[in-house]
Amino acid sequence: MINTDYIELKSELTSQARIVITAHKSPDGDAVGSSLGLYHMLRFAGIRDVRVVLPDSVPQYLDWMPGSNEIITHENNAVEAERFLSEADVIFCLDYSALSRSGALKKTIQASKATIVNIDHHQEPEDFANYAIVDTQASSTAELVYDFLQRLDLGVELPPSAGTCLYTGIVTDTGSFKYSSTRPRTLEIAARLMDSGVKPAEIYDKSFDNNKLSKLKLQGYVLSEKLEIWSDYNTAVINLTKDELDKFDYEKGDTEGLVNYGLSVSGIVLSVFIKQSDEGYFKMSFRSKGKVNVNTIARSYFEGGGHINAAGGRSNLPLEETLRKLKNILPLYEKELHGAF
Ligand SMILES: [Mn+2]
Repeated sequence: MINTDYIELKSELTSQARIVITAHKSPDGDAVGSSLGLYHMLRFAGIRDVRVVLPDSVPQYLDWMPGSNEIITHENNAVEAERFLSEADVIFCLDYSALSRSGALKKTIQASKATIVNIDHHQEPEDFANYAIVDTQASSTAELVYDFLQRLDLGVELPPSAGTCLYTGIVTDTGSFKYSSTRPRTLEIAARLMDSGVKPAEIYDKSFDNNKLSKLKLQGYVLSEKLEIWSDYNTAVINLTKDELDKFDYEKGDTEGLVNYGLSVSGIVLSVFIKQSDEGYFKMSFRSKGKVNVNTIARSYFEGGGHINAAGGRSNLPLEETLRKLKNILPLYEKELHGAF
């Protein structure tokens, strides 16, 4: 049963409440930013027992964020992660629309008696929460967390630590305010966050101009050797095997954003990035422009989903078969691929 009564929810957020904030596996800037933003604000408002518990580690390009060293991950500390979740009074589920996206946390969240609050902007949300603050038009979960905190009115101003984290969530999920999900409210919130002391240039520098050399060299390799254009379908495809990743000392986060290069080629409206996982299957990222709906493609054919213009999925087939499957699907979307706008 979904409840949107903020007063009732506020009454559960007492200074004694045990609160756990979770986000999706392979956390991105919005997952970490919205979690830590909420974390700093609740702490600042006098709630002592607040933890951020994630399924796996924060990628290196985000580990500068205030509070990131206080995050508990199931990957590194399963016992603590599960204990905090099972003892919690309130569990926030941020930036995911299905419990399966919480990875190793799923079972404990399901078994918990806590009040579940889902704040999210992904398409086709599942009904698993007591409170669902869901807006699929929002640029980011961080944007929704900002508005949620305004409405909740905890009696204190947002501290700069919280503002910095929320701004990072917005700036990373909007591609620095360039994706079509950027709406007037997004920019209004960014402006309010600047008023509260957030420094955008510093955030940009720490998040984006902070690359390892091996990551840049991997990008160079992808651009010169691996970016394929399927011009019949205005589609760009990049694939990377585990062997290739190993050659460039791959660490989590190193391929972040590669999919966007495909979309930056003139005339391309669909970009697909296929990367072999440690376990051997292929992870897929989809980005598109205009009417090309990658949420549908990922959901119908690749066990995933997401947003209209950004989605993720997977394939258990070998690489060649995965590519063939993709190539066979594209004719079904011919109209959109040739008339995205
Ligand atoms: Mn997000």
